[in-house]
Amino acid sequence: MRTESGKAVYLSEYKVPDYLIDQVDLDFSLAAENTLVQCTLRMRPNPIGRTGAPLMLDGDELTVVSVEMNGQALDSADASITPDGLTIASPPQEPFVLRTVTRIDPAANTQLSGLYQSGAVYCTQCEAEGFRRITYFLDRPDVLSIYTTRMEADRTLAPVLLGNGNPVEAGLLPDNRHFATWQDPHPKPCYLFALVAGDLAAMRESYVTRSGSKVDLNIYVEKGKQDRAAYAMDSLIRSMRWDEEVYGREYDLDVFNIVAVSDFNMGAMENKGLNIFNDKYILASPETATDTDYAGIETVVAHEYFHNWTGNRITCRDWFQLCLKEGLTVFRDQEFSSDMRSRAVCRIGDVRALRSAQFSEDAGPLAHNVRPDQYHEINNFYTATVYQKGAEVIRMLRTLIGDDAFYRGMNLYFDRFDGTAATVEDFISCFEESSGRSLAQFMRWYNQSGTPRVVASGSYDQEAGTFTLALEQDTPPTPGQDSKEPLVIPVTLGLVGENGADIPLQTAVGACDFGASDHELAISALEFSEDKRTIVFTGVREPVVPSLMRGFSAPVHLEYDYSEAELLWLIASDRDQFNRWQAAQTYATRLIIASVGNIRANRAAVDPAGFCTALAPVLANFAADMEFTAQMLSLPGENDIAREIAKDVDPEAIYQARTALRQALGAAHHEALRTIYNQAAELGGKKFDPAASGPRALKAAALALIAAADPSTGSALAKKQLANTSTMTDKISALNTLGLIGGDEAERAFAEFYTAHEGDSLVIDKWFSLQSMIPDQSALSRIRTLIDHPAFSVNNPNRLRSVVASFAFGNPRIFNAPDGSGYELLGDIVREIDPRNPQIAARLLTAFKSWKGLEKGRRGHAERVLRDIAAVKVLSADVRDIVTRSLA
Ligand code: B3K
Ligand code: ZN
Repeated sequence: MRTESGKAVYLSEYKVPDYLIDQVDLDFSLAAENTLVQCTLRMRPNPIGRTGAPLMLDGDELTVVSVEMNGQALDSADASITPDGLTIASPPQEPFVLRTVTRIDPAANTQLSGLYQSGAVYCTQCEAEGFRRITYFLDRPDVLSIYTTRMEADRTLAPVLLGNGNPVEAGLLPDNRHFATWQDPHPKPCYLFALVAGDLAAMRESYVTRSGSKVDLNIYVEKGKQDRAAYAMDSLIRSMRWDEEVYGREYDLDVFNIVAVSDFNMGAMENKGLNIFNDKYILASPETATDTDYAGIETVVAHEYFHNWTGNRITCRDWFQLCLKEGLTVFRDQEFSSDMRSRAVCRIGDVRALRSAQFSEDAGPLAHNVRPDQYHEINNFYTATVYQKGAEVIRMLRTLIGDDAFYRGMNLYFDRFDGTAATVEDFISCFEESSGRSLAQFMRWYNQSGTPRVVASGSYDQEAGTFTLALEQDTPPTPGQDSKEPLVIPVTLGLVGENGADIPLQTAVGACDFGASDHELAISALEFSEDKRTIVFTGVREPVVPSLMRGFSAPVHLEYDYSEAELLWLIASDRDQFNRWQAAQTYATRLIIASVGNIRANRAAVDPAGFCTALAPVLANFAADMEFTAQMLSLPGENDIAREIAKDVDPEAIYQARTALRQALGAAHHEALRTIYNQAAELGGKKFDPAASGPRALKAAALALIAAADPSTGSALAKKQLANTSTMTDKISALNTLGLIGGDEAERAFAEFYTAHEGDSLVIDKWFSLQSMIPDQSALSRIRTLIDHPAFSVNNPNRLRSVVASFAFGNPRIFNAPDGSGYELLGDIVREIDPRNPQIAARLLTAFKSWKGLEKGRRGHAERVLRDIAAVKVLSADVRDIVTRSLA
């Protein structure tokens, strides 16, 4: 394990590499505990590097066998060789060949970084700094090389041998071994290197690119599960077509391979021509995967495929530029999914995710820029800020300069930087050129952290026929950034008139359109780039309700003092579906927060009747868009409420207040919900069909509300649903409902579900996860029992996520138990896992990211647990970094 070095890396200290590696020839002799790696590097001094500088290759836990420079063995007089690095004080100042032979132990690699085994399958994960765990190298993204990979392995254990690029040679060897050689013609950094060897089965297809090249597509999975790769294959083909149509980008190799493995630290990895996936994002059948799983597969397959251009063909100069590939690729995958599905529902889902993961990160001790300027452990910066806020920054860019300049800028970027390692400045310069405007202030979105707060107010002057909109922005201080500059905030907006339609927007200067948030329309937005701005709309002949930040036009926290009647109006009539949903969320949030205050002060509950009435037309019109209606019926989560309250947060009071509102909503609309449940159930069918996912989502939302208000009816419906369905979506919504009601019925249902799906890990993960999120008093002992369950393993990231992450991120009432027992449980687990898998341990520890906003008692417990972790002498660099920043 790499323990803390205490040394920070700074963006401002970037230096070009002193040496370059033109060609890499790798030869792997694979064996579980003893893999031999022969690596030949054709190197030369970098003409723009420091002449005569020492050559310092990175390593991590490597066992060296031999090192040769230009055919001559090097010994300790010429080179310093440790498990963690190889330094040659005076390398040749002309091209040279460095050959190293190292030994590694894939079977013992529990970090799942470098070359490891998932079951019996050899696979790799090199981003960010895993390649140095395979061989000595200049492990940095700006060293681009051409790779040839030869590998040999036992024919029985590993009949399939895969590398980056195209296959060039294969053959038999003595002792039941065989080999394959792969060549990748595209220069790439070592983090995109990959190798897979194992006994796998494939689903195969082929694809013809727009210009007529044929590509073999293969998705390799555990034997017997090929059929479950069909949706991933379909998603891949649609992604390839979409990138040609929307961005003009074609695939560039003869084969595209995807391999699904069951032990993987994150979702997937975009290695050139050989994507490696967590099998959760490949395997699906209606009987084993929910509609949400299907959507996740589509997104992740597209995301990794899109990296081929945004990440691989053009990579990052250094890890500070991570958002250059990640934010942009998330933006691309979000747009792809929106084109494939309901745009409004996708947007709501993306914004929910952004607020829950990124706004909370930005509001706490782990806040950082979209482009950070320093790090101790880069793996801790694969965050919601880099990914999701990074995507919002691209979306704002498109809104501000318009579609035309945006796509011309993208083409410039592809033309100019193909085959290079670029920076955010390189990227933005293309849009300055395509739009003809300065984006200097826009760059602040990359270099300033924190969620801006936009306070808006409006006033209508009937006599003058004007509506005056006043905007103010400020960004609260974040660690290391006390004062903030104003940002360029695109505000799309409309003024909703008395008949529910937008009135035409005009100002004294002339007509304007700030309202188009639909992708198909020309996008234009009011640009708000100062601390304050007032805009007077003229020709306003009737009272209007402003609909602001349509489609969530900027990642800001918007405040506007809407009356209840105004919120009702937006819920019923706004033409922007996102803002209809937002108005309902705003209304619910307000009610829940008021109730939290009352609960804490022992006052009477807040009357929810107005809110319940507001949703009546939505329910009446449910058939128009069932998936959207399901979103309208889903209240903001407990963590969302906590984030709004921000200080002195009492998670128990939030749980009580939110539960009461769910009950009230379910009771107020009992009849309508029953009707909706029955009708959606008809349409949702018993078979899988993507078009039926809307009715299924609505059915689940209706069931949850019915059960909240009337557990016995809810329980009866859920039991019937469980007995009659064959889709996993319906099973999970029924099981979830029963789990929340609790009691013997729930116990029985969980037991039966387990028996029905025993051995199917991805399905059992759902069983783990649902139980870990039940917020009842026996939750902690249940979670401890789950951890002891034979199907659980601390070595498998999916199991850890399904139990521990579900509990820490998805069960706020219990994680924040007032006696600190939830924090202690997480602390124990983090300490236990850290020596085996630091990346996962650090990721779980970020569940403490909002601890500073808690009420005093819980805050004390959280701090104590964090301090206990900090006191552990030997921690990984990953956990040390998170715990130190959390406590700072
Ligand atoms: N680029 C990878 C993430 C690598 C994470 C390293 N700790 C997956 C992705 O974003 O597509
Ligand atoms: Zn990515």
